[in-house]
Amino acid sequence: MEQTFIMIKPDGVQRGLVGEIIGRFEKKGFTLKGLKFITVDRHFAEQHYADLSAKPFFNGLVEYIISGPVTAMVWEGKNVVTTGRKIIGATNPADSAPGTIRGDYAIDIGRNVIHGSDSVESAKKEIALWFPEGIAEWRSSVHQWIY
Ligand code: 3AN
Repeated sequence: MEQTFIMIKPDGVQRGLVGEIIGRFEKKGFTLKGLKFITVDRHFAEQHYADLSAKPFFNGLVEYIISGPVTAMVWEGKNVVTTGRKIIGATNPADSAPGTIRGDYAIDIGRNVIHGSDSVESAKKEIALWFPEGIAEWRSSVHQWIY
């Protein structure tokens, strides 16, 4: 089953949006498979955003991500990468539709509340980076009961 990496950034945590965001993914029907609340260091943030290292906003982005605790999660379900990106909304909150998380809760691109993997391949890389210890298995009897 497809998995994605979702991170509520420091501004989302500080504004008390953790419960709201988890609720949106849960109510859609996706399964929460991993969750941790951590503050990452500069080296770790640079690894997470390695693909953006040439961008002019890279240093500011790293400063922002290490400025406080984030909520790192693994969510699972059919097409969760693409659908998760739809739930999150466009990168720039000026373009994200109302009803999406960024459309409803963000204004600035530099404070856009949440990150979601942009492909199945990046999801695998990001989950391995953020959850090197692995994630808990659900008991099969629980899954059978839900579906
Ligand atoms: P997304 O998070 O929607 O996948 P990316 O991967 O293009 O978007 O950008 C990663 C993060 O970099 C964004 N979430 C945003 O916080 C930041 N970012 C992107 N573009 C800009 C920009 N022009 N100025 C400041 N920060 C930016």
